[in-house]
Amino acid sequence: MRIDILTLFPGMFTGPFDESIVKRAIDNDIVNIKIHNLRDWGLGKHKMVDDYPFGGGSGMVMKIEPIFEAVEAIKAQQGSDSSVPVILLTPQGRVFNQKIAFELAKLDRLIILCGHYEGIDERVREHLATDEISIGDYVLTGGELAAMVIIDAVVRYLPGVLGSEESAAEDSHTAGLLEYPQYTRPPAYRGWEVPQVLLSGNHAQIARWRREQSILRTFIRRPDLFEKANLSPAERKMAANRAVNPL
Ligand code: 6GU
Repeated sequence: MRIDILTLFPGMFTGPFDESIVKRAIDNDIVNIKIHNLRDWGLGKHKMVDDYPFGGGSGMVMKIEPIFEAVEAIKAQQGSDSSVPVILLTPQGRVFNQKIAFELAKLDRLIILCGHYEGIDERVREHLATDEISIGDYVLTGGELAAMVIIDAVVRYLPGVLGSEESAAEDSHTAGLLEYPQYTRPPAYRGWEVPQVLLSGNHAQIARWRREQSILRTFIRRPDLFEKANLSPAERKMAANRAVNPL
């Protein structure tokens, strides 16, 4: 997968892509992330990228020409047609989630525009962006951190990035449930013991316990997810009973 990021602050991206799993995915040529400085397409001697809003008001607005020209130049690299998805990152977009990460991971190219809160010329939304995404209901100074969040979540889904196939299939949210609690050695620390069932070696019993914990945890912490989850009537009843009567 190739991901192009268009930003006014390319320096913000050093760090998150130079460590851990995303770095390994880049080193293994599973993903190619290119960061472009929008200012390279800025207008005139001062490489202007923003301007005063028509109609007045505070703050600056990102200009249309540098963005269009940058995106056209980026699309032309690798000889791509105009069908490359262009995602504008803005607090006004649809709210990012695991399902969107999964969908984006199927693409072979993606262009991400990092918007800034003061605004971006509306014609970019209308005539260039194919999608608008937000990472949650709060305001960031710009789309850069959102781009890093989205790319991290997408890269995990690319084939060959995670160790075993189950790792992505079993994590919180993939199945619509939160993940069950995990433990490792020692079996007791300061008197706090690991649940006996996990030490039993009975794999059927362990699987049942984990499923129950997942359901229970989702019921208690995220009733919104519990509502939508694919659960049997017995599982729903178990959660309601156990939450009132914890064992
Ligand atoms: Cl994508 N951009 C900005 N500026 N703020 C945000 C956001 C994006 N998502 C949540 N808040």
